Amino acid sequence: MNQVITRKEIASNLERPLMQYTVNNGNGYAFTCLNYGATLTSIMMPDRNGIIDNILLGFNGPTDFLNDQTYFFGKAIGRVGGRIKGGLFHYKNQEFLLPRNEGDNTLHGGVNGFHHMWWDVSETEKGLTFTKVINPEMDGFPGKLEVTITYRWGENNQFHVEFYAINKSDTPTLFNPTTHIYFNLNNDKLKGLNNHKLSISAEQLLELDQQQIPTGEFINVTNTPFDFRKEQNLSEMLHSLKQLNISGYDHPYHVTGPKAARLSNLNNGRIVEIQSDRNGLVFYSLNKTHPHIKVNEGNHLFPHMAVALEPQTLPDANHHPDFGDIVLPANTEKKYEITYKLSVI
Ligand code: G6D
Repeated sequence: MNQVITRKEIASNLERPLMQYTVNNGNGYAFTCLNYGATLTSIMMPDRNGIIDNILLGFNGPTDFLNDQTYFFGKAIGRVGGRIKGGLFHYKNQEFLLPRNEGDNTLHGGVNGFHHMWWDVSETEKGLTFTKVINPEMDGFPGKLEVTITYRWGENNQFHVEFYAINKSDTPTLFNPTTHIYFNLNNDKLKGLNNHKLSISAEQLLELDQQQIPTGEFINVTNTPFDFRKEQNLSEMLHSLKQLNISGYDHPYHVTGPKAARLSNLNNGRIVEIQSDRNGLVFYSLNKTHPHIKVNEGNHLFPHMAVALEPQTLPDANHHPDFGDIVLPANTEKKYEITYKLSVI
C-alpha cells in the first residue's frame, strides 16, 4: 500500500511545536492527527458521488484542542476511558486513589490523561506511532506505563487504532484506553445526525446511577429506545428518547462479538463499521454543547451534531469483576485494537 505521510507545524510558542500529520492511503482516504493528545482531527473519505470530506467533528481552530476537558474531540483517551467510581482502584491489599476530575469520580483518565499529553511521533511504513513513558506524577495513576498508540491504514480502506502498554514497575495499574472520535457522515455538518442510521451489536446496556456510574446491573434493550440490534434512524431514536425526557444517549453497551457497531449515511452512502476486541461501547450523542464553540469549517456546535462511539472494556470494570479485567499487573503488557471499516454503497 503506497501511503504518503506529510507533516507541518501548525502552532508554536507552546510546550512543544504543535505538529499536524496527514497519512493518505492513495485511494482518496486520509487521516490527520496531532502530536497533542494523539488527536484525530480528520478522516477524509469519498461519498457515493465521489465527494471527499471529513467524517469527524472537531474544533475549528487547532489550538482549541489544547486545553479541552469537555468534549475530547478526536482525542486518545487513557489510561482508562469512561468513569471510575470514587477514583478508587483496589488490587489485592492495596488501595490507590486516582485523580478525580468529575466530582468524586474519575473520567477519561483524569485531567492529565492521554488526551492532555504531548506525544512523541514516529512515521513508519505502517502509519503513525505515538509513544509516551507515563510516570505516576504525570497523570496520578500508579505504575510507570510505556504506551504506544498506532494509527494506520490497512487493506480495503480499513483504519486501525492499536493500543499497546507495558507496566514497567512493581506496582499494578489500570489500562483501558479508547478513542473519542465523533462521527458526522454528512458533507454539510449542519445537517447533524440527519440521514444517519446506527446499529449496535448489544442485547444489554449498563444501568447507571445519577453520577453516570454503573450500578452493576444490566438492562435488556428489548422494547426500549436503546435497541439498536437492527439498524435504526438516529434522529428518530433521539426523538423517541426525548419523549421520555432523556436528553440523549450517553450509555455503555455490552457488545457481543467483534462487530460492535455500524453507522451509515442514507443520503451519501458512507458506512463506518467498528470492530473491537473488547466488550463495551459507550454511545454518546453529544447531548450538551456550548453555542460559542466553532467546529470544522467554522460552524457553531449544537447538540447531537455528531456521535461518539467509544470501544472499551465496560466502564468501572475494576469495581465489577463480571465487566472484565482492566488491571495491568506489575511488569505485564497488554494490547487492544479498534478497526474502522470504511466503505461507500
Ligand atoms: C460527557 O458523559 C459524557 C461522556 O460520556 C463523554 O465522553 C464526555 O461528555 C465527552 O461527560
